[in-house]
Amino acid sequence: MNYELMHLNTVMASDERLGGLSFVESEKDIPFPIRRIYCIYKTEADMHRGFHSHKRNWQLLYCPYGKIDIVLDDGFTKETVSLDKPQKGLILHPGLWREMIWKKDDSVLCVAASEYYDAKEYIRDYDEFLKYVQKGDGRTSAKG
Ligand code: T46
Repeated sequence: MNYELMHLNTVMASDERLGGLSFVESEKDIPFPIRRIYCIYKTEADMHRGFHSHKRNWQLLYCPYGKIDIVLDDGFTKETVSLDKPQKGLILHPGLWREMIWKKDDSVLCVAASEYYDAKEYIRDYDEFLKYVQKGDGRTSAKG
């Protein structure tokens, strides 16, 4: 399936300061230029979002606080990736149907995307998605 897990660069405080700091650099750590970032917050366990795919958009997803399951479907198989640590990143290629399931209250989902927002590059109908991938249009194309 067209995704990769990655480890976000992380600096843990080793002195009297508390906290961790994770960072990502566009086109060095992830294989696309970042044109947009967004995050989803004020959440509750058992919340479900997503239910769509992208035609062009590459994305990095990470969860700096809490736990979120990402259910991925390439039109042939399904896999679930748990974002359960702030250092864990998930790179999604275009052409993957996704559902996000919040497993803990207040979990935060952060996303860095290769494209500006364009409602027309979403596929929000599952039957349309299946036709799209089954005729080969969902194959990963050039990045950003
Ligand atoms: C994705 C998952 C992980 C905008 O106007 N600009 C934006 O950049 C985004 C991301 C959304 N919106 C609007 C479009 C909708 O009216 O915000 C509303 C909620 O978006 P949506 O229902 O697509 O949200 P999710 O959580 O289902 O999906 C989002 C991203 O849209 C999507 O690209 O992969 O997070």
